Amino acid sequence: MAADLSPIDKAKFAAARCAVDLIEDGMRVGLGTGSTAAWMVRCLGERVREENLKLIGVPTSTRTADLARQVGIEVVTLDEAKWLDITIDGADEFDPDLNLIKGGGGAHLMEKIVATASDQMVVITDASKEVNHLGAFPLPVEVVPFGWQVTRALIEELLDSMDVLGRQTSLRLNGEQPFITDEGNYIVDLHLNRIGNPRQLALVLNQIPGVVENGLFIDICDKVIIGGTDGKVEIRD
Ligand code: ABF
Repeated sequence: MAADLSPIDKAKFAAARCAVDLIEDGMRVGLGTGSTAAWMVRCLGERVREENLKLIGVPTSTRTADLARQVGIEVVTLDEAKWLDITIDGADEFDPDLNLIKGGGGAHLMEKIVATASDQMVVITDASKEVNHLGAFPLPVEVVPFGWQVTRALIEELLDSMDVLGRQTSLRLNGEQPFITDEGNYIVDLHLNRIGNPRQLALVLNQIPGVVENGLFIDICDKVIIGGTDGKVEIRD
């Protein structure tokens, strides 16, 4: 599977392969979204087929659900699974405390619900996502379409009192139309450059009516597996 991959895909594949080794027969597994998570789903599908593993997967997006079914993983809803043994997902940034920014793929709401309902969350990534301070990657905030411009204005007002470097916001687009999440919402991206207190920001953002969920994952991730372009992995936990 790893033959003829670009260096970045080699790194993603290495992290994904290593994470899939943590999965045991009978487990209930949260399946992340994004290109790194897609490698994990393919690798897990291979194990399911070759080792006849009996496990169930809870996908964090319709994209992941489609891929999981294609590769032979039994897909159920989170409510059917009730609780998960492990979730494996990608990230946009991780810091030394293993706090994350997620949602560049627009799926952070379902990703956060699934990761929180798991005994263990493992992030798979390449080295480019490692930062000392979160915030260079725009922070996604999912908002309900009703009154979204008011919600955005309230977010901007809130940012004035926050320890952040940048305060620009933008509505995520799909062509000329708003990007619509799997749950039918919009995403406002916050261009903050550096977030001084991610824990506080994560809490106060969610207090604004109209905000559904932000992409800061605080104290949720247990382990980060960093794949190298040489195929080696490094683990942080
Ligand atoms: C998901 O996919 C997201 O939370 C994150 O935005 C993105 C990472 O994508 P990739 O693995 O393609 O860099 O995990």
